Amino acid sequence: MNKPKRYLVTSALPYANGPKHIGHLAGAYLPADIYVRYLRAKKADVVYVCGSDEHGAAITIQAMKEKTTPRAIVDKYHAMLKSNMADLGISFDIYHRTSSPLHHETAQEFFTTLNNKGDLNQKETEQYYDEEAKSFLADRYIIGTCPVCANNNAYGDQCEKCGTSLSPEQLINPRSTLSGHAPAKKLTTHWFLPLDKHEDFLREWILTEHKEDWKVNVLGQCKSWMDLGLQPRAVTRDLDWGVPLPSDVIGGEGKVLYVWFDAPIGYISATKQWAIDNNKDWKPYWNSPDTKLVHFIGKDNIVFHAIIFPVMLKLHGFILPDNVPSNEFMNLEGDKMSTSRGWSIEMDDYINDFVKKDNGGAQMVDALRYYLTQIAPETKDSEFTWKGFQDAVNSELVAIFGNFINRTFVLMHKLCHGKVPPLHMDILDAADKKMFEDIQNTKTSIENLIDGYQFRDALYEVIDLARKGNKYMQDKQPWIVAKTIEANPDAQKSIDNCLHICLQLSANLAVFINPFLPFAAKKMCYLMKVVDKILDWENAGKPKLLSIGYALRAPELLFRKIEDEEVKEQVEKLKTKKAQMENTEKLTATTSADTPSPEAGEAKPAIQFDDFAKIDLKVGTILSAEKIEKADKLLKLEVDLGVEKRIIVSGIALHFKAEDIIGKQVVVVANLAPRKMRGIESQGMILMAEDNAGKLHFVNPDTLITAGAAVS
Ligand code: B3M
Ligand code: ZN
Repeated sequence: MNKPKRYLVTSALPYANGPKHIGHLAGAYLPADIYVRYLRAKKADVVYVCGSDEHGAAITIQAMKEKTTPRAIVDKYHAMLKSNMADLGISFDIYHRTSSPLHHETAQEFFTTLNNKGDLNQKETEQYYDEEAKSFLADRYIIGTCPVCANNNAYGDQCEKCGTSLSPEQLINPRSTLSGHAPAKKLTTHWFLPLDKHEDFLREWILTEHKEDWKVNVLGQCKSWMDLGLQPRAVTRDLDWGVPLPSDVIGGEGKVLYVWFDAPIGYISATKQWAIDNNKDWKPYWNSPDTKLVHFIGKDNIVFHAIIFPVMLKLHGFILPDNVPSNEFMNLEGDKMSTSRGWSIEMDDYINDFVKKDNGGAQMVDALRYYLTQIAPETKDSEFTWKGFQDAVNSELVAIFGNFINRTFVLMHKLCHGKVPPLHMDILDAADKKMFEDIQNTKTSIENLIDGYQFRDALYEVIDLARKGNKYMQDKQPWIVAKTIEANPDAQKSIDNCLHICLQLSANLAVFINPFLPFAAKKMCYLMKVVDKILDWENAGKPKLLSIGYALRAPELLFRKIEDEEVKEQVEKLKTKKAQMENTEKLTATTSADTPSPEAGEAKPAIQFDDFAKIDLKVGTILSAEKIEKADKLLKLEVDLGVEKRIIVSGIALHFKAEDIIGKQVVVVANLAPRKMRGIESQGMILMAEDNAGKLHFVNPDTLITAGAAVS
């Protein structure tokens, strides 16, 4: 679009159903915050809105888990999320909530407008119903056995154990989470948004108009959705938690808006609340074609923001998003990040462990922001490791950026009386000029990269400039030149020039780093004794930000190192948390495709020898093992049974690394009927023993014996 007059930037509204992890932070909040801080530095008219998503099954299910009300849940977690985000420097102009009356009103008005224009259709459908609880069941309220991994507690929309997305119909033995009984089907009427009618518009708008400026992952997902054929989507639900349908809608009693209908409207209600609080008009931000609307999201939210919400916006007559920058996922220490499985670093935990712990809290916010941006999953999934965090902080932030600023200040105090030295044009050399050019070029690169939502590369440019600063200083060696002052009349001039340039570079680095690491930028202003206004982007690239003769403060370190001990502690903590979670949730990885492993010590009914003799048990040797894509608990094993080799899919991936079990002997149930798991035929089952901590162990002969030996 042409130069926009104003910007409205949004980050996905997190569900207020629990703490959120740093993967969320890296996905939808940190990049938006960098973008917005940059726009603010450019003096753009920008409003950055977000808030808690307080409806939907995510909330009511958490309330059941915590044995409390949905209201208590959203109050608790809204407060937590709001303060977590603020602590991590996410600078929303407003952090609103969808349970607010203003949001309910706004969402109802939206529904009414579309409904009155005839943009929604009413349709009767069959839905799962719990006779005992007298309640229709949202997908999340139905659990049953996963057809893929045999997890007994898979939800109607997804199996959290193997990650497969499901529909309630696919569950084996479905049961209601409300009463525990098998649900019945019952007719109900809902309102539908006929997405199929808008396919032409969507194709033109997304695949033609935005084919150059939207990320490939976003375009790809949209295209595959459309290629599968867009279907009418229900926008109402039979629930009692959510935005009720407007009271004048006939047949709307007892129904609420579907959470994905009301949640994105939350961006609008948040803007309205911001306008009320600041005495502004909200309308131009949503009505005016010279507003640039940008939604920052994670990849699981793409269709809602790129397909469904735009159709709603168009029908209502609002502007459409100019871009929907979406990130892929951030994994953690070799596994998918997941709060429910205990494999995550919650924002709240990071804040407690690092930010609130010592007086360098702000530094540690920037340290996290640095690493998360450096490994941002902008084009593909990425991985957070504590070791990687330590390396990034110690060898880049501390050793390159912090070191440059520190050396500059130390030397300026030592060799230039603590003041900004003059620049002597008569001895200006090529290296000096090159440094000024580099500053200028860095500015242009950062602008282009941020405009293209490439924050990772933009941050790299900043660090690279600091690296060049170090090199420049190293080449100039003012501390050596200082020793020649007696003999060399130009020595002081040369020292002056070097430190003058390093100081102007420092000031520029403060401007450049500000959107990414705002606390470091502020501290740099303090050291340079300048007001924060120097961080305005109009100063970026300028060669004379600091005045000659101006006295600056004594150096103070910008960042501290991360110690090995801290890394170790965090890795341990992660493992303990996961083990605890698995224990409480009894998420035992079952090795069989259809039976869960019994509780420790639990006795089974007696059987006759004949029954036992039917089972063909053999000793096998594991020849190879590999992880199965998108099934984090499964390993595909090739097992030698002497006369033959078998492929066996086993749910042990969380307990063993593939490479560690090659050559191990195991006991195989050799005559178990083959069963397909994740598209792979599993030809047998491996016996495992589970200890009290929920850890699995192989059952095997006490010495190496020939593969294929019978066990009886
Ligand atoms: N709360 C889903 C999520 O957290 C949802 C986003 C709403 S954005 C309008 O992934
Ligand atoms: Zn599953």
